[in-house]
Amino acid sequence: MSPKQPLLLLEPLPAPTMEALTKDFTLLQFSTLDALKEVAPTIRAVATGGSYGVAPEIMAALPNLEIIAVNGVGLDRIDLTEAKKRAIRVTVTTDISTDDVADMAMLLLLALKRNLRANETFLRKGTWADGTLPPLAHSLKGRKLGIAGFGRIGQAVAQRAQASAMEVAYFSSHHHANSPLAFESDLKALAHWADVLVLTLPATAQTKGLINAEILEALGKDGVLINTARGSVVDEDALLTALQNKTIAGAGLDVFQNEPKINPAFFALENVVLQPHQGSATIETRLAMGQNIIDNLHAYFSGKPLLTPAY
Ligand code: 8YV
Repeated sequence: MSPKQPLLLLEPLPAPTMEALTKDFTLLQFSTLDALKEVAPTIRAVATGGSYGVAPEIMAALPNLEIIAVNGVGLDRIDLTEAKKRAIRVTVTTDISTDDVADMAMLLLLALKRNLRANETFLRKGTWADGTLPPLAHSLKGRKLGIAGFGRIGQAVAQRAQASAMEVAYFSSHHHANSPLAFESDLKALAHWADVLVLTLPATAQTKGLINAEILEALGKDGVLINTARGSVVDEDALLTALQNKTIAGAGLDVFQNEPKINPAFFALENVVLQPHQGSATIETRLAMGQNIIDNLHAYFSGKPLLTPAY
């Protein structure tokens, strides 16, 4: 590949990924759209995060854009209709973050059910040394875990939950014939059945606000919600009300609406475990995601098939 292609970077990548990219690309970052517009015609490639995407005004400002390499699997922040219309290729880091995101779902669940945050505070305050013990927590064993969304991440969560001796069922757009797990086509019925509802749904127009007051009511006062999907799949006002009123017992959340400036009402709650969208944020996985971006961009500019096209 020569000469060096300009590559518009809309979200920082790990340092080794950035260094590797500079061998074949001139990395461009801009703080304003006006500054971008000065060099926009030279930009054929963009790299961005799954949760950051490409804003419509940026896509519109790049008349010669040919490929968007996403550092993630979420496509909710990219106008795929417009990309297809303009024949802009889009790649995602398919299956690279699956296990880490599934681990995050189980981490949030275990932290909630085993009172991790409260017990550590109890210990750090010296209360244990005073001869008292924290309240007992809850086992995962034998509890019912419902998964909303049964793609790669949902299936990886199912494996982990079964390894914890949980009973697992799933809600999806269709029955997965290759899975022995119980398929529930009615999300409310799944929520009513489940002790734990894990969200691994894609963020689409159809899933926006899908987890609403009715679903949370069905999950019930002993139920917990785990979200490693996107904040947009939850009616966040309904969730906050359900947590404040103890309509549900608690929530483990790695994703929120309006990230990173999330609703501060979450900070006043004791029945939540919160993470700043860290599902795929491990060194190993982010380096592998970065290598996927490099490989896809090299393939594209060498006229070879993309490794992991989004469509
Ligand atoms: C990353 C994600 O946090 O896969 C996604 O779409 O949201 C996460 O894996 C994000 O893409 C990092 O840029």
